[in-house]
Amino acid sequence: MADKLDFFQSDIVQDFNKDIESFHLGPLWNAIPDLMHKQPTPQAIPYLWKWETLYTKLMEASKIFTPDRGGERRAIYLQNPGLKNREPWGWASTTQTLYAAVQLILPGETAPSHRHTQSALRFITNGSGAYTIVQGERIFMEEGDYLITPGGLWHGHSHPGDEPMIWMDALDIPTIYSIGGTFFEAYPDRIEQPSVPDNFSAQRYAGGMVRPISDRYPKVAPLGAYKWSQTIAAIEGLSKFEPDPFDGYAVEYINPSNGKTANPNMASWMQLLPRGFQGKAHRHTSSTIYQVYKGAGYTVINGVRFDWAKGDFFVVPNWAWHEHVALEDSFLFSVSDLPIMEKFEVQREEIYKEKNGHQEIQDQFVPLLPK
Ligand code: 1HN
Repeated sequence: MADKLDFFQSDIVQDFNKDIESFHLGPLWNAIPDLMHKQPTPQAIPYLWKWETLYTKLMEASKIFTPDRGGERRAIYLQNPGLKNREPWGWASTTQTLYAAVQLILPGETAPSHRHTQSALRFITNGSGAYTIVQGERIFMEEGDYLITPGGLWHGHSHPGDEPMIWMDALDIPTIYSIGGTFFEAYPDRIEQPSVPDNFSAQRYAGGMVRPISDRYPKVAPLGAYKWSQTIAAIEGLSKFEPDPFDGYAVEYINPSNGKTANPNMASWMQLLPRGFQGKAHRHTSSTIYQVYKGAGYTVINGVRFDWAKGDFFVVPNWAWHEHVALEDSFLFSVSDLPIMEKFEVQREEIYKEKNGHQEIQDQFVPLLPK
């Protein structure tokens, strides 16, 4: 071993390494330990953002930034402290693959229509009355609804209602950025005009378990909005039986014309953890962003207890052990990069075998102070 180290540090090797670098060449014998790990070593860290902070900052932002003034959306995104100043970004995303934000729109405001190669989704947490217009369909949003805008579709928002609305946005921005696939285009007018009836797709799919005859063959986004009333009905049916040992009563939003996940690169679930639920621990290659829709509880991530309540966001990075505990009946909305991991064939899961499947709690989460 010592011989090997001595060899790598010898002048002859060091000089050679330097020499080839000036020709824009690199020595693999130096790089391998940094590139190849036995298992994932996530740069993103487990983290939690309290709703109170997000809400307060959005309200402050509404005094400073208006879509009319800035021309864009009023969204504040979650910066994972482990990803700050990550080269070559200069900005931190929420996980290595995904971006998440909270967006506030006030009555009378519009957010201009545009399209991009990144896929987007929305989960509505506060208020009603605003609509998003996706490819000419005005989709009116209500609490608990899940909406999708897969890459390439025109979308903008407008608020003819009378109360502030807040929702979560998630996009696959870091993934598309890192593979060099970013395209963005503004709509020629500020906001697209309707070309089909309002709430068209949700009405066409109101049956929930059957598809219109013309959707026999797959479409990108046959259904633009997944209404809370249907999601909760599905969970109630499921909850009469045994819960999943890790995730309780969880349903995934799917594309009803092809059975795949609703958004091509991001999977989303709504899950009910009944009061007293004590999930078992596992870890997987995919990373997950959670928002607590209702309830309270905690998640143990790599031995640290993260207490959560309504509105809070938390991140379980890739390959982190995690288990959920519900102190009240709780609904968690989540977004994960599972489809990305599956496309690259790197999805793996491991079940925590020690101590009856539960981690020892060694610490409690506290927010990091700015440096
Ligand atoms: C976007 O289109 C939305 O449509 C939200 O509301 C956040 C962040 C980056 C790029 C596009 C939206 C976004 C975004």
